[in-house]
Amino acid sequence: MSNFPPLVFSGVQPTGNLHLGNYLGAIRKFVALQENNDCIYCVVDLHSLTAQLVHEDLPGQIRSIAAAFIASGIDPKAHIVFNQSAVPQHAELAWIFNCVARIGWMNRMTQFKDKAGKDRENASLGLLAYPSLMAADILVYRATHVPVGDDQKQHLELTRDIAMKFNLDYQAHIRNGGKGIDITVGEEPVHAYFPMVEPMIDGPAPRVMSLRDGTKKMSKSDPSDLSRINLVDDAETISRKIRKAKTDPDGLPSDVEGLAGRPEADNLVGIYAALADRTKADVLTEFGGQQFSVFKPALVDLAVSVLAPITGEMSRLLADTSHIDAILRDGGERARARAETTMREVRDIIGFLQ
Ligand code: AQP
Repeated sequence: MSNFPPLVFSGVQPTGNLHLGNYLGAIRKFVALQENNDCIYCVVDLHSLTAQLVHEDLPGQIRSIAAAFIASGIDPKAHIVFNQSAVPQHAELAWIFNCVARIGWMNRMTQFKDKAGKDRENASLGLLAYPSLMAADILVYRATHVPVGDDQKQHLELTRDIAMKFNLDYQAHIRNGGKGIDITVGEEPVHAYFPMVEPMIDGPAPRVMSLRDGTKKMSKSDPSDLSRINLVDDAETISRKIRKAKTDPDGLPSDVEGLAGRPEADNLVGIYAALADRTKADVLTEFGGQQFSVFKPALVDLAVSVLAPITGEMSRLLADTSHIDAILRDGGERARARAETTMREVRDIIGFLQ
């Protein structure tokens, strides 16, 4: 149980075109959560160096993610939208967490194993330490709720482990400084400085899969552009990609159980449900028994009707970069002030002179 004031934090890497998975797994949730919560949304540019050290146009990619946030409906005045490198306190806390976390914890991360591949010795230290920086991104604001896609679940469990170890390692200092909040973890009362974050992963499409292979995650780094729908794709491209999406020869089942063992059909029904804000069961009540030749055109129409206004607004925002830059500057200032409040207390807890 947490007595920390609720605060939502999440981030997206500027590592290429955003796709439908990023939108349904993350950004759409960001928009819904802002109605009733204090929210901080970040373009995590420091993280992007773990995927690509030298970008051809990093400023353009950062602006494009920020534009996607705003075009999707995030209000940057009521909440905070900024880029991570504008707030050096993220990197400062990440260093402290590098000393709290254990190498074995990092070695177990499936994302590290997938991205490092067979040549682990040659992976960057940054890729290994990625989850430590992610924990710092969240905890430098003492955020309590993190909307993400299913692929980030393990990183959020690690964030809780790091927070708990910090809380226990510095328990006496936190108590003496009077900076903590009483929480219970299991049966255990702990005077915690950092909250135990709650992942927010639910929804009909927590893991959108590739259009070419229903067993692989839709991903920016997939070499096949046909595997994903990008937020910048026009109606014609969306239509072509959905028409070419892999399916099996059977029609759609009339209930969710009938999707078992049919990953491509399951994925397309999940995408339809998420875009229409309906359940998969509801979608199958309408389309059960129909062939993909009927379902796919309906999915094209729905996808275009949801994405076209976002794509249009993104182009409008990116035509004059001064507006996006002003939003990021203002968000950066407000985020820095909050992060510095935390870091002053953290430096005190640890015993650094300041
Ligand atoms: N396929 C997906 N389905 C649902 N959610 C997804 N997310 C990513 N892919 C899917 C969620 O999008 C948010 C931002 O992700 P990110 O860009 O920070 O990093 P990522 O998870 O590494 O995204 P990609 O597209 O898969 O990039 P690459 O190819 O570089 O690895 C996160 O909340 C993520 O869960």
